[in-house]
Amino acid sequence: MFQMGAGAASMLMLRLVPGCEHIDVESKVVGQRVRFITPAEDGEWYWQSGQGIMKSQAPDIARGEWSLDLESDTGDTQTIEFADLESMAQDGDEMTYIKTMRCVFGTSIGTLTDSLVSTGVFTGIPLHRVLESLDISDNASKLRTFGVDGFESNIPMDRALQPSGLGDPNSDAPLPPMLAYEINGRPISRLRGGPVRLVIPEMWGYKNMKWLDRLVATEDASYFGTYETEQFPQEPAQGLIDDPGKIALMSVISRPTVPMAEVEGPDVTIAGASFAGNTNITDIEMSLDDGPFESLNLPDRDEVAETLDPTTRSAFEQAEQFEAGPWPPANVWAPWAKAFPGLSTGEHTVTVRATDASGRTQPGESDQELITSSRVRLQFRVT
Ligand SMILES: Nc1nc2c(c(=O)[nH]1)N[C@H]1C(S)=C(S)[C@@H](COP(=O)(O)O)O[C@H]1N2
Ligand SMILES: [Mo]
Repeated sequence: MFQMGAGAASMLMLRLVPGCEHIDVESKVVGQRVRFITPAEDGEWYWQSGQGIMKSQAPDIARGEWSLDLESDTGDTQTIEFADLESMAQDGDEMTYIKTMRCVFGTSIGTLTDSLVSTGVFTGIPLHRVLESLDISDNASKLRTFGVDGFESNIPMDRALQPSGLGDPNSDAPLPPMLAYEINGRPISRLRGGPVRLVIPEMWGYKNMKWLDRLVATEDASYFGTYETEQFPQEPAQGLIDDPGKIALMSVISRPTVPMAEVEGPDVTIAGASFAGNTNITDIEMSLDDGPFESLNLPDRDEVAETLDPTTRSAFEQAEQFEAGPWPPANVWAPWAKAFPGLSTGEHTVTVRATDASGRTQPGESDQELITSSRVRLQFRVT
């Protein structure tokens, strides 16, 4: 179904197959319907450590012990403590938005238990507010980011400094990167990178530094960090993972879980989620046994709200995307499910394809579409 590109692209695909690398990965979006907001505690949210640590080794830092060192190319340095974020929140700088976190691993072709993707409501302080008092030169091109566990990454300086339209109802500024301290209305837990992590709406998981420890503004524009220099050391892989515009459209079938799964009939529900990266899903279609494609219902905002526990719900309703813009929003997945009543016993095939607001429809054939999920077609057996 997918066109293999040049040798380099095939190699990229191989490197994306979990198990080829010594990383501890664990997906939870299997065998069930995908909830719009993933409970952030251990259990349903995926676990993947870019640094290759086990859950038990995750840093455990209290809010009162946490601090963040800021360094710039001008030699200016500062230290931020949790209380500083709290006072910025009191000054009205706090913001909340929904983001789908997705690892570049676990999105490979051929394996079906690899959906390293989850969605949370994050609350924190826009990054540009935190950097405002640091003297950064105009030549600084990257903000290098460091975690307590040794993981390293970076984001472009202009994105780090991009102001939010917070408080301005007429602003169409993109949601800014943030220093997040809450997820789903609760303090960010240890496994999710608490007490403070970076969240960048449109970027792959590896740019969203957990257990944030240090930020360094630098003029050095070269690739930097654990993923860009160790996991994906060569072009075009670096360029692909570094560019948020290259996040491929994906659909993942979570139920049934594996090819040729035996499913109890005659009424069968097929479930999954689609994700379009830095744009929004506009249509999801499904075909049974190579029949005509039929559009599925996109998730309804108010219906989603009703399924959430009160704490998560109030965070969800405060999200910047709740009232404004398309639904589901850009950078947020669209879970779906479709019931097929009265299926005959024996083999069936389901095919799903998503379309996004940029006009892409699955399956894609370009090299960038190699960073996607092939779980768009699945055979199962009704018993
Ligand atoms: N400090 C630190 N931050 C990190 C990582 C890490 O290993 N250490 N892994 C990154 C990767 S590769 C991913 S996919 C996301 C996972 O975040 P999540 O556990 O909230 O989904 O965190 C990113 N931030
Ligand atoms: Mo990742």
